Amino acid sequence: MATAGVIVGMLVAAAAAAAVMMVGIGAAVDVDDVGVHHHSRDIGNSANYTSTAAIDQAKNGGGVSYDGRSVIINGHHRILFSGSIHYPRSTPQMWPSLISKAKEGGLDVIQTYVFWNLHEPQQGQFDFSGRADIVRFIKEIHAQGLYVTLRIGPFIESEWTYGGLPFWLHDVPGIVFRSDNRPFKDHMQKFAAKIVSMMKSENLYASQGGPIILSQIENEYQTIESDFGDKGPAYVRWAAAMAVRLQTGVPWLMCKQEDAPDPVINTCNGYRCGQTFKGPNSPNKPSMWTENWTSFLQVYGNETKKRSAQDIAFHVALFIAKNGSYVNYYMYHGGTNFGRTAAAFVTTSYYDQAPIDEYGLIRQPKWGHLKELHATIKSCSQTLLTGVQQTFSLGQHQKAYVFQGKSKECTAFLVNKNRTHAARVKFQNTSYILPRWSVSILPDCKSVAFNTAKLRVQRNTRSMILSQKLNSTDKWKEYKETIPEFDNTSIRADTLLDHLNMTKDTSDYLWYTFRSSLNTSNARSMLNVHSHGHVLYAYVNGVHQGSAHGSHGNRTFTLEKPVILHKGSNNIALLSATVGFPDSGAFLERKVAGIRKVSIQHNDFTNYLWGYQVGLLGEKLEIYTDNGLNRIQWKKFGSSSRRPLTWYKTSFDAPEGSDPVVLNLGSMGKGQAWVNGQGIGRYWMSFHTPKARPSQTRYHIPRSFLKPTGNLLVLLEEEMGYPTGITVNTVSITKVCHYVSESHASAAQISCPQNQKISQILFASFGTPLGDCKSYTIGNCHSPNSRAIIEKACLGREDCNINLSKHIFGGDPCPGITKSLLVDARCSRH
Ligand SMILES: *[C@@H]1O[C@H](CO)[C@@H](O)[C@H](O)[C@H]1NC(C)=O
Ligand SMILES: *[C@@H]1O[C@H](CO)[C@@H](O)[C@H](O)[C@H]1NC(C)=O
Ligand SMILES: *[C@@H]1O[C@H](CO)[C@@H](O)[C@H](O)[C@H]1NC(C)=O
Ligand SMILES: *[C@@H]1O[C@H](CO)[C@@H](O)[C@H](O)[C@H]1NC(C)=O
Ligand SMILES: *[C@@H]1O[C@H](CO)[C@@H](O)[C@H](O)[C@H]1NC(C)=O
Ligand SMILES: *[C@@H]1O[C@H](CO)[C@@H](O)[C@H](O)[C@H]1NC(C)=O
Ligand SMILES: *[C@@H]1O[C@H](CO)[C@@H](O)[C@H](O)[C@H]1NC(C)=O
Ligand SMILES: *[C@@H]1O[C@H](CO)[C@@H](O)[C@H](O)[C@H]1NC(C)=O
Ligand SMILES: *[C@@H]1O[C@H](CO)[C@@H](O)[C@H](O)[C@H]1NC(C)=O
Ligand SMILES: *[C@@H]1O[C@H](CO)[C@@H](O)[C@H](O)[C@H]1NC(C)=O
Ligand SMILES: *[C@@H]1O[C@H](CO)[C@@H](O)[C@H](O)[C@H]1NC(C)=O
Ligand SMILES: CC(=O)N[C@H]1CO[C@H](CO)[C@@H](O)[C@@H]1O
Repeated sequence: MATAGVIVGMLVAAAAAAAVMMVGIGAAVDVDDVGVHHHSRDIGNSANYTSTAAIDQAKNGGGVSYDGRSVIINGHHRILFSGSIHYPRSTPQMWPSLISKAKEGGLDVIQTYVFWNLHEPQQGQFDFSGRADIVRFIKEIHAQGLYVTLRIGPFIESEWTYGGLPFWLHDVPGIVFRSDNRPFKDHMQKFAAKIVSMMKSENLYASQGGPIILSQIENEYQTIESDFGDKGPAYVRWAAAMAVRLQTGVPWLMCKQEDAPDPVINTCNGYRCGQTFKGPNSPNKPSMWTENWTSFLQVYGNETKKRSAQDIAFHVALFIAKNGSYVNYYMYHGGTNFGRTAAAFVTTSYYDQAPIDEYGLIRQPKWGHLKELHATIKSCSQTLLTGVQQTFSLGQHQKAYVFQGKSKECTAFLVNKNRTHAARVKFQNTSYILPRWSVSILPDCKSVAFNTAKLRVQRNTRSMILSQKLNSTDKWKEYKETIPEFDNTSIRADTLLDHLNMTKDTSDYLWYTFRSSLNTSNARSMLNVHSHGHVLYAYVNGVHQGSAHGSHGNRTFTLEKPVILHKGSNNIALLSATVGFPDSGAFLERKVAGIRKVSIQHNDFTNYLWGYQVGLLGEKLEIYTDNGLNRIQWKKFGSSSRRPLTWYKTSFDAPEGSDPVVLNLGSMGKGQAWVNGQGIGRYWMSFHTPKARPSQTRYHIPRSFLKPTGNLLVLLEEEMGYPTGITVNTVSITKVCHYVSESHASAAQISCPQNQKISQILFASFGTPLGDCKSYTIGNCHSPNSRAIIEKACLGREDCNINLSKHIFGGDPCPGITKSLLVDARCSRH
């Protein structure tokens, strides 16, 4: 165990911090205590750092620049906490509350992508309304006093269909996406310029007094750069120069791009930037983490992956200890992939495990633990930003990162990287115990204000409350989708065509049909269909024969099924379905899906006369909308035998109150659902995880989609699900539990969500309770009046504080032993 030496308190304007890089602004910003060397570099031949407009803006005080230490806003170095919230993954009605919860959680910045294919679904036809109203979203953030990082991309990946690129790009002659390719570059520049000029015309850049402090061009390009040979690096240089030429007056970022050309800042994405990031590619650029995943993307067939609050906090603290100055949580609120916007095999629910859950509820302890981390770091940010850093070994896997300012102010991060054991270390003559795999933050180099492994905040329990069962068969109607016949198809080709290029992402479905004549009667033949994804349903003469599907990891699959053909002409209809378009990899424009090879009893039909139908009839007629509803004849539910590919409709009343609403679709198979004409997403219950359960059973219906009564619910069921098993539920926090030890905190705080009160104390023990908030019991040491004391202090209140003091509990139940308090309480409305 090493003892940290005494730090010499002298200010060395570190070489790294010495140069201030100005972006788009021609005036140097004065930075306290740091030697400012005005310093500009060429990027290609195209950089223009001396726009007179930008100089005027800088004079007005709205400048954003950066140096080796951090982003500089209005002349001040800043440590910034940022969180991703994507505007189309929630509703404008939800935005104000999401943003205020982010602000309360200690964020300074909201980061969002710009979703090109949402805004320009057809070339030249733009949509910036409703969930696509990006200006309204940014203005709401501004109104609440937060900044914005705008990730224009325009390739964004983001588990969004086609990575955000509009499919019409695919049909531009000679195009190669994301390469040094004239057609792609022209379209990319046109869109980026349109967004930038839209932001400028609304005065949304910080240089204009607006909230946007940073912009991003491209996205994690380095992962595919080498696939493009020389055209990769050329494209990176072009993209950076093109972006800088757009003159936003704020810096540009490229994430996961070690060769990002000056002045564009390269940033880190990933789980563990505190450990893995090699750092900025120039001493003049700050160390920034643009995607610190708060959980993981969820695909059908996989279990939910979780990431603990402690693990996120560890990596964020370590990143800041290593001079990091910008951290973004991906996602801070994930939300919902409404309609058909999810990428291939991605679930409708997006990053529900984030600090704010899919429905907009605060997820504890994640949200609160990170809030405490932010507050601790903010309390010493001046020392971190202006101090000189030194590091000391405190042991084999223990290290101190110490920042010392001019007037002896001092902040330390004590890191223990031993995953299994706590460590006792000596730092500046004082002994500290560092829990395993944790960082202790000492804002004054003396007392521990925060340790990443010690949760001091309560845990919330989220419950689904049944509001209505849609179990009455009388209230359901059904419509069986027509199985097309070859003779009725209008699109013909003498080969198998690519699914993606046929539907162009206007529908999940493509019918492949052909006619096979048989001279003998009723022969049993083997149908063999090889597909490049994602799902297949086979019909012979209108009768369903079987189905098969791929997965996120392997989209290709083969369906093999014995079928009976009758004498004469047989109609073979194969329904191919995609579950979102691919969103990643080089040469996205070359990706394919759909049927590749078909044979019946070894007769190859691959190059044969095929008839195609794009989409389903019900989709074409929009029978899920009030207007389209009556374009077909709905039948009584169960009036004929059940079969796959059936539409169902019913209506329901909105649950009372304002809690978020979900449908439990656990009784269904696979398909899509609409409420009042709005697509609430794809569902896929029949694709089980390794633990034999669906990946997602609950589907969010934003309150703004609902009216008080008579809401139209339409489902397209591809399999044999039972709509009468569907239930309407509300989601709320019904229980809160706090478990704190004297050694971590001096008080416990129990807090119900807004408008809810503590209605029952389910358990309380001051002493040495055993277990945790999920399962607990009284230990050897217990104050018998624990429950009575807590009930008196908390019942009927929205929140309450209980000091961990023997006086409160009328004496010490076990002197000399460290005690804890565990309180589990129910929250209710009224
Ligand atoms: C830079 O911008 C200024 C003002 O917009 C313009 O007058 C000048 O021509 C530009 N210089 C270059 C090299 O593009
Ligand atoms: C899904 O699960 C498989 C098998 O466990 C795993 O290999 C794959 O990485 C997972 N995919 C995602 C996107 O989580
Ligand atoms: C942090 O920055 C200082 C000053 O530039 C530098 O000496 C030190 O090596 C950096 N620390 C790490 C961990 O990169
Ligand atoms: C963690 O600490 C324990 C106890 O000091 C030690 O035995 C163990 O080797 C350490 N782990 C590692 C990975 O060094
Ligand atoms: C630590 O202890 C040593 C010797 O006991 C002493 O010389 C030194 O000044 C102390 N340092 C601090 C920071 O208290
Ligand atoms: C529907 O559910 C309710 C509540 O569980 C039950 O009382 C009723 O009998 C059910 N109706 C049908 C038709 O199953
Ligand atoms: C196909 O077309 C024929 C003749 O127009 C019609 O009688 C038949 O109902 C159609 N079949 C389907 C499945 O649409
Ligand atoms: C895609 O479809 C278009 C017609 O929409 C066609 O012109 C083009 O050749 C197709 N491209 C490929 C690669 O199949
Ligand atoms: C069925 O008979 C017709 C006429 O005899 C012939 O052209 C055709 O190839 C035969 N089809 C098969 C599948 O044997
Ligand atoms: C994907 O699945 C197909 C068939 O289901 C199999 O033939 C192929 O080897 C698999 N590919 C990979 C990469 O696992
Ligand atoms: C808890 O302690 C704080 C400060 O020590 C004190 O202000 C507060 O009144 C105490 N609360 C209770 C319920 O005793
Ligand atoms: C879980 C996961 O996908 N982690 C990725 C994080 O980023 C690193 C570096 O880019 C990848 O190698 C990991 O696979």
